[in-house]
Amino acid sequence: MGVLNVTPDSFSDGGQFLSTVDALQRARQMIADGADILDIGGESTRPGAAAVSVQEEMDRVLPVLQALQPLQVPLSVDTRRTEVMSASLAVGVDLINDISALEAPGAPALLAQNRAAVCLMHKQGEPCSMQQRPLYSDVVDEVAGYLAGRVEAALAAGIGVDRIVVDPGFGFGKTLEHNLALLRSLQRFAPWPVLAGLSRKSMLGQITGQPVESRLAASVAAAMLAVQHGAAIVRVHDVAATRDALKVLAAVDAGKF
Ligand code: HH2
Repeated sequence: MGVLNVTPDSFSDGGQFLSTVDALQRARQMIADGADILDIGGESTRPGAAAVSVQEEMDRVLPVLQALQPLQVPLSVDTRRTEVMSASLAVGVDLINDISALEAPGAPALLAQNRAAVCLMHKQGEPCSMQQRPLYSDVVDEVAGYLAGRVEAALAAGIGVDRIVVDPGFGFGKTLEHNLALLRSLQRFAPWPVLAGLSRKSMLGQITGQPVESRLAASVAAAMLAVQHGAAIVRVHDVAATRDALKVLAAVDAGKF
């Protein structure tokens, strides 16, 4: 899954693809590099990010989704707002990537009426303050319990089991130790397809000492580890390098991919 943030303030690609022309060019490049899905986001959810209005998010995301329609690649929209989900589904997206796991009022019912898949992500707290003091007694148990509950809610609303993806939410209200425990235990979530988003995140900076623009090697390593631990989808900024690494993994582990 290639990340395409159409925001001024995303932590690694903010401000780079704000115009539809730039976003389209970036999308074409990621497809050429081997992306299977493009994830379009109009709200930064980096730690400390301020929320944007629904209208602002729609104004950022919808023209890009429309422009990407002819590209014939599955499209995902990264949003937690029911209104943005609804407008994106009307344009035609294949996946709703929701960092709030369909907790917004009306979101489960909306998805039940559509054929799009949904990614249910765990987070503790809200982006503006989630990294201030993340606290768990057992992070893996708690994240697994939360995701199981959100899957139940999605199923109860009428969303088909074959349309559900889960995500432990690396960096969303988690310390480095929490993130590493989740990465080691990804198999715990594997009754459902697991999405892992580690690309360029600050946990990789904590481990390597590298600033965000120099986390390519760490991101590729993390994506490989996530796949080895059971991830079905890796959400990445650097598609070409990740694709090459996964080809090596697939060759070694022939037949698995
Ligand atoms: N991470 C980010 C955004 N959306 N969605 C899922 N399912 N999983 C993730 O780990 C995830 C996500 C944050 O990364 P990014 O989009 O690069 O930055 P920003 O939130 O600043 O736009």
